[in-house]
Amino acid sequence: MQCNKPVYITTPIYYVNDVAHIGHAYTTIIADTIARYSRMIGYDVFFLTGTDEHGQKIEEAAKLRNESPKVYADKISATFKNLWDDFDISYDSFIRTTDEHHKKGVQVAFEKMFDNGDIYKDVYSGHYCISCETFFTKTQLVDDEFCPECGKSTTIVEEESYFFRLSKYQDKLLAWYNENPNCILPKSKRNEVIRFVEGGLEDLSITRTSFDWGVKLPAKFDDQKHVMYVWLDALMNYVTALGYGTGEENMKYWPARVHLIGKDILRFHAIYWPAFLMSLDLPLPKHVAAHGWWTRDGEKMSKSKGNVIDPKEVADAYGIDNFRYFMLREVPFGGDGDFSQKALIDRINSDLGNDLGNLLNRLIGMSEKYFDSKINSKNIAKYYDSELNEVNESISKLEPFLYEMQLHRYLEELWRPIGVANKAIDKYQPWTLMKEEKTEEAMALVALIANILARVSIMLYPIMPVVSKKIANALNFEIDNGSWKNFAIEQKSLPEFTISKIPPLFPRIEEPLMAVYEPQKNNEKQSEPKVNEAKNDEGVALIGIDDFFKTSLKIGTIVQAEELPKSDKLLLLKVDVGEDAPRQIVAGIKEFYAPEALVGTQVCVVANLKPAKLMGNLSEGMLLAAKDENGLHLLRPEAPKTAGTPVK
Ligand code: ME8
Repeated sequence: MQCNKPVYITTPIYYVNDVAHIGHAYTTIIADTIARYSRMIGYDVFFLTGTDEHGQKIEEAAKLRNESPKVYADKISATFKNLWDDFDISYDSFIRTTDEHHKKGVQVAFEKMFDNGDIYKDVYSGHYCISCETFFTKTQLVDDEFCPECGKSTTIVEEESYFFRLSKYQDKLLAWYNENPNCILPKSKRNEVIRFVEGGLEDLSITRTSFDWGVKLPAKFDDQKHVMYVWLDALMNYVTALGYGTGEENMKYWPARVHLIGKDILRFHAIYWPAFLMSLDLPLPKHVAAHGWWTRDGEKMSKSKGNVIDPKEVADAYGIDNFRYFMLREVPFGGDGDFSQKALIDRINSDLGNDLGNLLNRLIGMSEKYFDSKINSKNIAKYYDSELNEVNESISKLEPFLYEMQLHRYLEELWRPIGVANKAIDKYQPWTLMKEEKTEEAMALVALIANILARVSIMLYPIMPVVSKKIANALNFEIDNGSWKNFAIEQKSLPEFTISKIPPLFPRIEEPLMAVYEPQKNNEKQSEPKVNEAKNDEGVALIGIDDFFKTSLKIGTIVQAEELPKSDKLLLLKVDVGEDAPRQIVAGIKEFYAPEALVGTQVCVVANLKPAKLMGNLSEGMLLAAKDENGLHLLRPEAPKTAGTPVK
């Protein structure tokens, strides 16, 4: 199985305007998992991460600190690199966009695109969001001024610019999406991209003259007031890291097997990047995989709220492997996740402690008590064939989940053998077997558990490398390509060995190990005194437009509706609000609507309410309705709207 197939895996290169938080760690940990698995099975892996250091946002962040952009970028870039080193992230290269070879590669690419007739000079006028480093048209803005992505104020920019003929690639891009159903993962995201591209692509402004912290145009253009648009510069990192444009290319790794990103930057990776590559006559990546967003205790993380989670703090408190397991198990890839210490502690105590850790403790205890810690696998199949088959079936299902980024399903499936093992101990009771002097059967049972744990530890290694190695050490083998092939693929048994005693891997956690964050209540903000509250003539408190826009209202389509058996008032609904999966909403409208009359109709949903449980059912939103003496009526759009359309 030593096939040496080149496999190239990337993370985004992170902006150096701020230090890393758990969102950055999440992407990097997923990429590390794929890289470790691919290496274990014998692929020739190149795993790239790094930092994105040019552009107006970084220039301004440096200015705020009275530092030159380069000095500032050096510092923050090092914090990313140190963090990944602390986490033992197995990257092969850490690229910085200020690296000379990268800048050279970007210039070579610019020239090549120009020579291909894909770059022309014109004047750009538009609304620019510095925070997102993105232009928007007037119709895309919120209230004619604010960025539709981050809500910050945009500035009007009118400047001479070089343009990339993105419009020319519209049909080719659509053909790529259609011919490669897995090019964008999860698949629901691919549909979003297709809809966007079908809506029409405008040419892209790819240089700036309003600041100079960026890669200069190649000298032959004799136009030094221009610097490259930061996204052209940044995206090119994926090939400049392989030496593109330097004459010393290592392009055997190209195209990337997967670019791992967050959903915030999907457009750049699924539209601009493939178009650039087409212009450069380079093959397109196999997958662009976009994961969802992490919040903290239900809120978006931001410095001003003081609720940003430092991944190092989590790893120091709870252990890096436990943190890795939690992040990958807790949310389906593509979905959003909420970080809370409670959820993390639950996973550690339950999945890791009760299921996995306990199994190892039981094995160590039984083998010591009955067999002087010696384990012989020769009779497993004689007594426990069906358990063995069940385990082998689960193990052989795992790999596709990993390469389709279904890591939560990978872990779910991997926990089945652990369940089989724990159940087998309860069912066959080695202590009873020993009492009945069925020693051979008892030894086979102990060996069954040891062999299951061996297979589990191998397949868990990419996600929990430290813990898996400890388990393998206790079982007297090492995790590598050979043991993966022997035990996980060819399903061979462990040779006779003596098990080593190790301390419990997952001591129970009773209390949060980090300071508990208290979400700030809105009316406690010091800048908004409660006295002298503005009121209208009827004494109703007046709010600012900002307060109103804190409520996210969306059009939803009811796709399923049923009664809650024990409730007179509540209906259980599934409402499509344009996300990967419909939301479950419990609504108090049973007296006014029959469930079957609701399916297929549209409603207005409050989409950013904290989820709550009503009669034991999770409710992830609220419907707007009006009630008077004539009864209750739901608010609905006047004409059908796409599910998820914001209500403003
Ligand atoms: O966008 N939840 O850099 P960036 C989940 N430089 N993931 C998160 C997250 C959160 N709350 N916050 C950040 C850039 N991420 C560009 C990329 S690539 C050629 C250029 C992760 O520092 C997620 O992967 O803003 C997201 O895409 C990335 O960090 C954005 O990092």
